[in-house]
Amino acid sequence: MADEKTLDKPEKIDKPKKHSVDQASVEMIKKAESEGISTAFARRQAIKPCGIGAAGICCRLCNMGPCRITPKNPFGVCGADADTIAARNFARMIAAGSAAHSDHARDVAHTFLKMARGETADYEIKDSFKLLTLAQELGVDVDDRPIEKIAEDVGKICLKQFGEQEEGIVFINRAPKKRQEIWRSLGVVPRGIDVEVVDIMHRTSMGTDADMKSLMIASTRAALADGWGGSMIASDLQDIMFGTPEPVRSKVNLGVLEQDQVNVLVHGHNPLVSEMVVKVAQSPEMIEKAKAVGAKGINVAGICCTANEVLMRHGIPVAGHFTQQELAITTGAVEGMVVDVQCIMPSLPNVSDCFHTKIYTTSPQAQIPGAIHVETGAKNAEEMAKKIIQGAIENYPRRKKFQIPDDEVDLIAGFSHETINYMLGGSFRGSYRPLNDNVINGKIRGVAGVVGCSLPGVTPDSTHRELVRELIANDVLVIQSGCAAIACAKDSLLLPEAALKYAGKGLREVCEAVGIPPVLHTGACVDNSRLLIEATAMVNEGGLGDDISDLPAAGACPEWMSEKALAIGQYFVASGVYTLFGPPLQTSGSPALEELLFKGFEEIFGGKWAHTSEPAKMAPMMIDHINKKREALGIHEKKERILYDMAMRRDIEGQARPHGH
Ligand code: SF4
Ligand code: MSK
Repeated sequence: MADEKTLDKPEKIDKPKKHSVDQASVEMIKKAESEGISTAFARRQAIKPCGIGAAGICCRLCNMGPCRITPKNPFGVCGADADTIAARNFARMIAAGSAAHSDHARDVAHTFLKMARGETADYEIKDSFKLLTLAQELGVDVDDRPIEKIAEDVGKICLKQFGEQEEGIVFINRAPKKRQEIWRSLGVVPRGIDVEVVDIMHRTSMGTDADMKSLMIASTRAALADGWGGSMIASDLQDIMFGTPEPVRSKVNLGVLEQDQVNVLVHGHNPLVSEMVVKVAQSPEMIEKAKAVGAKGINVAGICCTANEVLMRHGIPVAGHFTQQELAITTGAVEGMVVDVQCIMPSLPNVSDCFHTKIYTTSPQAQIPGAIHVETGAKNAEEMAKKIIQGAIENYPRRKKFQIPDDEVDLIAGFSHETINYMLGGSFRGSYRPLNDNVINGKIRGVAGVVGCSLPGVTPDSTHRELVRELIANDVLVIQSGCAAIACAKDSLLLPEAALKYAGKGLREVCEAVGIPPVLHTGACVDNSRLLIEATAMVNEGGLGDDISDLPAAGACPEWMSEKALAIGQYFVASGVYTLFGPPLQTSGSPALEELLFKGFEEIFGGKWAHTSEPAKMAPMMIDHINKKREALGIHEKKERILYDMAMRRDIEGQARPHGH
């Protein structure tokens, strides 16, 4: 039962089914409620958002306010209007998102350098081919030099991107030439990563930039510094240290917790710690220790993007996404949860106090009252991981009554850019040609990136599932990352069989021929940078225009929660992508700003924001955009969008059966 440390008496949840379409989550929401445990679902129901804040027109940037803009008071004390305030708030959210991804990357780059210099024995070079390719791209001499020296030079160049003040970040050069020209002409090439985040904090401070357009240009620089800077550095260096993802089969949902093993969850974003936890948990020494306390072994599973990181590289099962972090503990079967940074609810120690679960924080930047802080850095990561696993093992005998939902589903992940290139073209002639050809011949209508979070209050997962099923039914190949991928994995969409069940005829044919699912899991949130590389590869392959904005492609974030999602949205838009968000952007208090985001940006960037809170409208909006691009390329055909009802889906399933699936 919950004790006095539980957050104040939780609200009674009205209709748990309304809060999730995922059976395992519903089961745990009910359990939490019956045991008096407060979860995000109950708190979301209890908290009524402030309408002015939700519209983005509450300003608390100085002590003359806070100022809330209303028809009666259209100006803050300083004279700032709704446009200025909404744009400043939006800019600050983008800067925060960019800072989060990029600071993660900085941590990775520091560790990478320590590894290269031999200052830590815990990390090593796993993908030397990727290192050498990156080194050559960065102009590092690779001839007859020790691999560590090459790595050191690469690490130094990556780290330099953060403090660069004038030159511009180097990975911008990866974008199609035309895109680079657009950015240069607009003055949005980031000077360096840190400087663009600081620039936003400065210009949004009281009495500085009041011009909505100028604020949005600066936000674009900060967002591009994330997508083509911080996030890209994180993905590349992590691949070199931990391996570039390849297709891997695993399982997802709370049913991956084992009833007779020590369950350890890794949660957050940065794989520097979780990689060590996985390694230590697999050591014979620790497995023996687990057996000594009566467990059959140690089961590591993941939550959120740390889950995606260790899934992509090791096939570690995924227990759940963002809104399932408290629910995983509510099973009563988790001995330890190790968190690093970002998307970690401060409520976790309160939930764990109702059970025997130990919460371990590991980053000096993400400490939580009530958790056990085991500060972990490049030099002591394996030692700290041992301490954590040991603690979880010792905790196993304290486990009492528990309830693990049955739900677990197979999935295939690991679709990095390199994997897509290889699978489509073969190892000697890796290529996006077959993908482009199938887009041109119309078997594949287009490509959609569906990414982002899981959000309490909008029936988590349902929008993801509805959108993605509809996209693949209309021959749109879907690439996913983050919690969006986990939501769809739970719906069995990340399996080749999903092509037979749900995909349109053209997409199904391609998936069957290549042996891929219609929904490709490309990684964690920082791996949205892989989507930029994949889009660029399509452009470079030829036949689909000469810029990302020419591609029959669209992006979506059906359940955005974090500021990081806005940074991602803005770098997608600025890279030329039509980007649709489900929940409103917190900008509705400024029609002028929304006019710029939803219309004006298209003229500037070739990409724009879009929004609808109605799940049924999302796929049609994206498909309309894709069709428009096909038409502009002259590759359109009669194929209309098909709205698949249940009977038609059953038909497709019926057709699929004779193939023996
Ligand atoms: Fe109010 Fe202006 Fe201060 Fe914002 S900056 S709190 S609008 S006075
Ligand atoms: S973890 S940022 S809830 S995707 Fe990347 Fe999930 Fe969104 Fe966090």
